Amino acid sequence: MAKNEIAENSARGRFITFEGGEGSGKSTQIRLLAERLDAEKLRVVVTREPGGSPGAEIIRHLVLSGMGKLLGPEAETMLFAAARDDHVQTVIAPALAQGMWVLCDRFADSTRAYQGKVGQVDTRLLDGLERVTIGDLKPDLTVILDLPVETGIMRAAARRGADAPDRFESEQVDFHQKLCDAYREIALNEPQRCMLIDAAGTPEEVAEKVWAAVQGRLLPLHSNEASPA
Ligand code: Z5A
Repeated sequence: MAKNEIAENSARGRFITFEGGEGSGKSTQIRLLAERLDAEKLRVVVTREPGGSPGAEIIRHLVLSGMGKLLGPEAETMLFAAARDDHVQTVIAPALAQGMWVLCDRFADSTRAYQGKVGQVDTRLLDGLERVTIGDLKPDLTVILDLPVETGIMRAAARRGADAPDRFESEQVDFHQKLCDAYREIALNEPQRCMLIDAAGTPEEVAEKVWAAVQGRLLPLHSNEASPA
């Protein structure tokens, strides 16, 4: 089934993406949400970008090593897009077509924020790449975890320990602040799809807010579809 047909198929699963700056707690919240959806007897696929499919994981290695940066901002953007194309075609679209709930750690908003808003890559290139890689397959809900930049950097550094920072972790505070602002702007511009959530509390407190967003926006719709008219 083509990507756009899956987007229009009402029996498809639900697609939730998590976005936010470094160390904002996306992986932690995805794990907690997956447990709750599992308890609701929903079939869940947890995945991530860049990566999530064998081909895209090879590209992940390339970009996080800093190789992509050496090629320049446009080429690096195209690497993220190539990874997304493979991921959508081989993992996300098939899972949605089978009625699964797909929870994805980062997606197209990361390109909009990192390469677009912060990296100044031309919006026309981003639009074109989105058309090819995702078509109409937009997330049903995007959770944007909002956290003071210093807190995120501290959390990520604590988790990393003695390991070297990757290509994005080594950017300066100013870079991360621009990113945070970019995500707030995305949330403001697309309130129907995006939910900005204060991520400063404990993992459990943040998980309650995420769950409330999922219940409020997606679960009623899902149970209506599941029960006969
Ligand atoms: N990128 C891009 O430029 N363009 C694109 O199109 C895409 C991506 C798709 C991928 O990095 C990089 O690629 C990313 C953007 C760029 N760069 N950065 N930075 P990644 O996948 O390696 O990492 P990440 O996506 O940035 O996530 P992360 O740093 O791994 O963090 P996280 O998933 O948001 O957080 P976490 O792992 O759940 O939590 C971090 C630590 O904090 C950990 O020790 C937790 O136990 C702790 N934690 C979590 N929640 C809490 C709370 N509530 N309180 C206290 N401590 C907490």
